[in-house]
Amino acid sequence: MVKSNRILTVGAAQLGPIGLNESREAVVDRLLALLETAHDRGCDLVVFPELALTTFFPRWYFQEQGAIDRFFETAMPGPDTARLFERAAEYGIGFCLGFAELVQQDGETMRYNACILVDKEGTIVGKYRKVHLPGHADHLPERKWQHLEKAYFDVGDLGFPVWRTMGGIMGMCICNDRRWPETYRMMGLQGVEMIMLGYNTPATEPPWGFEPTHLASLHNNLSMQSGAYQNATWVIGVAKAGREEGCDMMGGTLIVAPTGEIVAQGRTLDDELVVADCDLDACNHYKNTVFNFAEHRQPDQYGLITETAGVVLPPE
Ligand code: CDT
Repeated sequence: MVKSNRILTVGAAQLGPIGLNESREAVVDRLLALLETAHDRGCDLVVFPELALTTFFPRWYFQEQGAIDRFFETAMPGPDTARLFERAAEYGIGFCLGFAELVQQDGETMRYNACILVDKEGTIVGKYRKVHLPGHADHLPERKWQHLEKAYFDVGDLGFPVWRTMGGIMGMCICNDRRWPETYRMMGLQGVEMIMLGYNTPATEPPWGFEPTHLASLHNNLSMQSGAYQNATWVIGVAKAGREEGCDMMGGTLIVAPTGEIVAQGRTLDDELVVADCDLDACNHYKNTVFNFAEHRQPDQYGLITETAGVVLPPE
């Protein structure tokens, strides 16, 4: 059967734990195995998690910059990832890949928590750098696990762009970004039809302190389902899951339709491909009715609050 070019068969490629000393080569073998499954299942696009090539290294405090930099990529594709690009192009599958990016900008070394979108021909069509970096910048020795994203990464400087590719309007964000309505709305205002995102979310001891474990899934789903519905877009949320070096990471990989409904969900905490046929035309209904922004948004009435990072209290 010939598929409409507006239906994308998407594989959300959840990863189980990646060991601290697991080689890039071994990890890329795992990505290739998921890609192979995606090929067998007729996928057009595969979405891999945040920092998909390494363990979630911000959970450790490293004093030496060299010990941090070994987790970063200086070229994409690079020596370890070239095989992934080649095989995906051979299969005609596009992909989204999260990784730590080390780059020279205006004579300065910058480090980003980044992801790229690669089209079916193997060309990088888009890059996103994580804007909302959670956790803390200082070593907190009293904590069993650190969350040092604020120390190891610079705030992303590319905004929330979207790209016309693979027959649709595609966008990306990363992990903590998924909790912020602005993330989805910035892309929603550019007509986004599919948002791809990967995450590494500790199931215990989050950076904001204890919360009952059932809330981790609630907040994961709530954020992505409301982001999808309120912006009439598909959302593909892909976890790095399982017990990584003794730290439990939540799974819960999801494919969410523009109605806000979950159409496919991960069942394990391991390498697993979650597949769904995503009709980009399913975005049209809400984009043309309740969330017809041109017709119903009232930006003139939103005032200063949209431009201020913190809370603006009313005068006493
Ligand atoms: N990687 C990442 O951004 N993780 C954060 C921390 C979660 S702690 C529960 C997240 O928002 O998922």
